[in-house]
Amino acid sequence: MNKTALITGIRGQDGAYLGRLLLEKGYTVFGADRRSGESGNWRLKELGIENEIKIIYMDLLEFENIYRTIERIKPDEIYNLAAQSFVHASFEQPILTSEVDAIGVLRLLDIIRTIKPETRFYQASTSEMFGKVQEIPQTEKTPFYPRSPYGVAKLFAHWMIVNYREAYNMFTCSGILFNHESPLRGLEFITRKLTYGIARIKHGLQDKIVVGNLDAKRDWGYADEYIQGMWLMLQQEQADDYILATGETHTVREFVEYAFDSVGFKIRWEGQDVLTKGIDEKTGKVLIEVSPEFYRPAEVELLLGNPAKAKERLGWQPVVKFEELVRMMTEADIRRVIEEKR
Ligand code: NAP
Ligand code: G4F
Repeated sequence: MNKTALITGIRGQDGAYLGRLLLEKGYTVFGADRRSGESGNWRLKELGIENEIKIIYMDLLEFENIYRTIERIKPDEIYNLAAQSFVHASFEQPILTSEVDAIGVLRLLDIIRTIKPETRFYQASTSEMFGKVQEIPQTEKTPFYPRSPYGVAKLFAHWMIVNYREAYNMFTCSGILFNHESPLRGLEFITRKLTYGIARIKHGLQDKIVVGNLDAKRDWGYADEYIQGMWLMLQQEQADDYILATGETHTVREFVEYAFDSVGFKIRWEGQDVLTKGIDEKTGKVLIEVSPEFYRPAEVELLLGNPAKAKERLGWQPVVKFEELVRMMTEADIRRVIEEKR
């Protein structure tokens, strides 16, 4: 039977890829959009699915709005991807972040409990919940220690997922996803900031990129693979929580080096901390600078996930490696910059 899914955050990176996957699987896909304007449609357009998704206006801040929407479409599956997802911004907007990322999830859960408790629910949890990591690598059993208002808000939502599963026997899953990137990643995140900036430098449109902490380590995977894991979680007999990660970690500095290398620049480093400079070996020009503006009040220094449970129970395994991911993103941005110059 044709299933109906509701994806919140449809205009985001993961929403767009998941929308495409569910359409391919024959779902009727409703995409919840908080009405932030036409320009936010670029991802759905790039994937050629902007006319296939049934867009509805829904903001996680507004209870009645969510209630009416769920009552009307009564989805079989809900994928809650909507969030204020930028960690840095959560230090400036901790209350908004908590309203959306914590209480917003509770609004959804409680409405489903009332209207259609058999709905299968995926919550976009995050490796940020591990924060100051208590164990390396991190597994589903590693204690949490969030280091940002974003991480704290997501942890509240994570425990609500567990609680609604245990208290009401609802099919609620928490996908604890480590960083996943793609050519559809937002420009505020370090990977796209770098690949887009590098493409502009390559084409003479920009001189340098100014960044923050180069020594933070992340377990970076490819978003289009991670959304398959989300879908698999909701197809199991039992609801459960799973880590999706690659099991490999790299510094931001390594990302810089690989990304520049993929378009023909060799980076030589000089200086330390905020005085660090990434210099083009050939011309001596400074291509990377560091500014305290991009540092966080509390940093997550290292993330490294162990995806063994997802592999064993879901048959999920990431294929795209770090180098391929970096190259894919840089090449996509080079193509975009060439288009922009036309
Ligand atoms: P994203 O690109 O930032 O997308 C988030 C979406 O949420 C955007 O479309 C945004 O709408 C929407 N949104 C924000 N506030 C909202 C509100 N009040 N009501 C309704 N919608 C709202 O994020 P992503 O990278 O696709 O990530 C998807 C989810 O996974 C997020 O919950 C994120 O926190 C979580 N996550 C991401 C990663 C990762 O590495 N990508 C890892 C772990 C967890 P606009 O388009 O209007 O701004
Ligand atoms: O790309 P980021 O902003 O991603 P972050 O903070 O790891 O969060 C992302 O992944 C989480 C999963 O672990 C998601 F839950 C969350 O929604 C989001 O998708 O920063 C990555 C690292 C940080 O250590 C940051 O301090 O890069 C460092 N960094 C250094 N310079 C920078 C910059 N980050 C950004 N955004 N911009 C910089 O200039």
